[in-house]
Amino acid sequence: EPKNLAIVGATGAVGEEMRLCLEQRDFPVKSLTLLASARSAGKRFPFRGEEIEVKELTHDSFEGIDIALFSAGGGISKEFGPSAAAAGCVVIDNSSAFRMDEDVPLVVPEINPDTARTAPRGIIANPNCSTIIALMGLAPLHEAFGLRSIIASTYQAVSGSGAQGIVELEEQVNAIATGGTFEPKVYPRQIAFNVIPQVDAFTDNGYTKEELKMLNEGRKILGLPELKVSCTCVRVPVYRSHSISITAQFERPVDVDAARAAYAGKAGVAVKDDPANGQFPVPLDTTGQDDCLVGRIRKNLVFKNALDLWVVGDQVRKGAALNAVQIAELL
Ligand code: A2P
Ligand code: 11C
Repeated sequence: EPKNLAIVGATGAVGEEMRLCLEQRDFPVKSLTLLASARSAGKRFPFRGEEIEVKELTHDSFEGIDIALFSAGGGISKEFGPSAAAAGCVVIDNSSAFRMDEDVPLVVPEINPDTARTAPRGIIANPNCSTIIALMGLAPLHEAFGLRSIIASTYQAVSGSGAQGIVELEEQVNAIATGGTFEPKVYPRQIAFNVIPQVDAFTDNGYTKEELKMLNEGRKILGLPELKVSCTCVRVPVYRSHSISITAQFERPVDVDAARAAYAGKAGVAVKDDPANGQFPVPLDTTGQDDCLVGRIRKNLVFKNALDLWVVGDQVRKGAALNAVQIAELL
């Protein structure tokens, strides 16, 4: 039966996409409550031919709500997620606040849907965007050959940093084109016409938090506690869709044709891999799309039983909003 839904962070890049996904997928919505900071209260957004006014998020926002989709940053999730769950609604949280908690399921519906069934704290976590996209490319290969280790580099779009990331790239490109000046705000260096090998904060071992998410979240989602992952995360001047270059090593011997065949019939992922005819996925191919694309599948020349591949996906959609709405559909 139709549900009362709330989106926390409804004015953000992911929050807006959540609203679009609910509408496009015809999710059975009884009512939709849009929540954001006091700055946004009174703004209006269309939903199914009506206008919904944004309300300020407070601890009392969740009376009568069945499902709350959170995407307003980890701090907001930590502060308001538990009060939402206490009010009786299921929280689907897009932040990293609860992902690694043992009693919080971390769900990619195409990969581990069963784990969404029990959420003791009323909170289900949506994984990191690069991790979701990488695993959409790897899960069929894991099924075919048994995954052992991953070495990956990401090429992450600025919309991963939210609405301000998009504004920063646009402003810098315009300033450079017109001879103006600018100060980097969101990123540590100029992002226009540049690439930056830092996504999220550095940790003590020299890896960034984003790089460690691929390791920790990947192990949890695939149920492979021994999985080895080494990752370098890079911000690139692309508006939307993350790309990931992956070298994956498997338990069993691999074969490129068998690898391509492993994606047949798999939901949410497709192969675009015919380099001789110029066919490989680029971020513009997946922008605004639900499916992740895999290409450049090769037998790795260094490691035994290993493949190289290139996976691309819209991180605002499959990497965030769509995956969260798919979790809501599982419920
Ligand atoms: P607001 O637009 O009112 O600041 P993004 O990731 O694209 O930057 O979006 C962040 C989202 O989180 C926005 O919807 C933003 O709302 C929301 N947000 C930020 N701070 C708060 C807060 N203190 N209370 C509620 N929502 C917040
Ligand atoms: C980015 N992936 O592109 C990040 C944003 O843990 O989900 C999301 C961080 C997260 O900057």
